[in-house]
Parts: sequence; structure tokens; C-alpha cells
Amino acid sequence: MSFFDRNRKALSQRGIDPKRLPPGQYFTDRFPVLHVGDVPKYDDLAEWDISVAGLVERPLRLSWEQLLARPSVEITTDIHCVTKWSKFDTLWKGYSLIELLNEAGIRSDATHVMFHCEFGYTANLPLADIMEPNVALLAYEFNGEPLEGQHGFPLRALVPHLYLWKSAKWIRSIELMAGDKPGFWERNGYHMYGDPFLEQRFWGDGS
Ligand SMILES: Nc1nc2c(c(=O)[nH]1)N[C@H]1C(S)=C(S)[C@@H](COP(=O)(O)O)O[C@H]1N2
Ligand SMILES: [Mo]
Repeated sequence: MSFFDRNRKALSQRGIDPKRLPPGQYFTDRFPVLHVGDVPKYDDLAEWDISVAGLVERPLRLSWEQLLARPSVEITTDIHCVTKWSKFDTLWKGYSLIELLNEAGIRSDATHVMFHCEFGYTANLPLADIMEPNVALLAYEFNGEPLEGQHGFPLRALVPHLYLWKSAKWIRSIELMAGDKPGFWERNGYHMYGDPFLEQRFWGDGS
């Protein structure tokens, strides 16, 4: 039996439905760290802000304090990385992404969003994917603790139904766009959408 088969079997023994593990994935209790480039350092979050730009009625900029003052939501969810690890029942706290976009007023011609992060990392996804409340967060806590620097402190996107490269760490701006555009990994061989259950890892993988 292969590593992947043994791993999937171990899931049932833990009482977790193996259907929750997408094809080609293994589960882990660790929380691997993956990114390109450096981890940004913030001496003073008074300098930090998050903005909403592009096809919105009222471009918007919030300070760290303003973001924290808004009602938070918590979600427990499974996460799936294209490098084949998945993690079950992770707990995140943050601000509902769609609430922030609605506050800015989504224009009717907007169809996609682009996340913009420190050092130029970007990730794209359809707006339709995040219209429901609490499917995507701007997360600042993981398992009850502030995000660690390497996992995105102070703020990361969390879009758990897509491969984790879409969950952009160190996010600073969200751009509303008419039509889709590739982000960092999407320009470098990864799938434009990235559904883990359809194994949309790379360009040309099934839709
Ligand atoms: N800003 C930024 N966000 C990023 C990345 C990155 O390189 N830069 N890598 C992505 C990828 S490929 C993955 S798998 C996840 C990993 O998140 P983790 O390090 O918290 O496990 O972050 C995503 N978010
Ligand atoms: Mo990744």
C-alpha cells in the first residue's frame, strides 16, 4: 500500500470521512509554511492598512484598528495545499471578506477579485465564489492565536474551498476586476481556479 493509501486509511480510523480528503492529497497535523520571498516585518501596525480598489463605488482604506473594531467571524474548515497536504478542522477568526467588499460597494461590472500582498504576490478568483457570507475571510487568528509571521501576520485571505495558494498571506489590497487575470502562481503554471476536489493544480487540468 502506498503512503497515500495508508494515510487515507488512517483518516477513517480517526473517524474522519475520507471524502473530505481531495484526490491526490494526504492529511497532516503539521502546518507547513510555503511562500516565495521573505516574511514581512511590521514594527508598528499604525503604518499598516488594507484597501479595496478597482470596480467599487467607494474605494476604501481601513487601518488595523478600524479592521479589528468590526465584528469578527470564526470558521472551522479544512485546508488543501497544491503541494498535496491537507489539514482538517482548522479554526480561523477574522473579518468577512464580502462585508468589506459590500462596504466599498461592488460595481455591477465586477466579476473577479485580485488579492495584492506585500512584495507583489497576487492571487485571482471569481467574485461569485465569495458572495456568500463566511466562505472567505480576512483572517487574523489561527487556532485561537494571532497569525504567526510566516503564516501571514497581521492579515491573510482565507478561501478554503480553493487550493491554499489563493489564501494570500500579508494581504494589503483587494482589487475588483471586470474579467479574470492571472495572479502570481497562475502566471507560473498553476490553474486559474484551483478546485482541490477537481484536482485543478496546473494549467490544462480538467475543469
Ligand atoms: N503573500 C503570499 N501569500 C501566499 C504565498 C506567497 O508566496 N506569498 N504562498 C501561497 C501558497 S503557494 C500556499 S500553499 C499558502 C501556504 O500558507 P501557509 O504557509 O500558511 O501554510 O500560502 C499562500 N499565500
Ligand atoms: Mo502552495
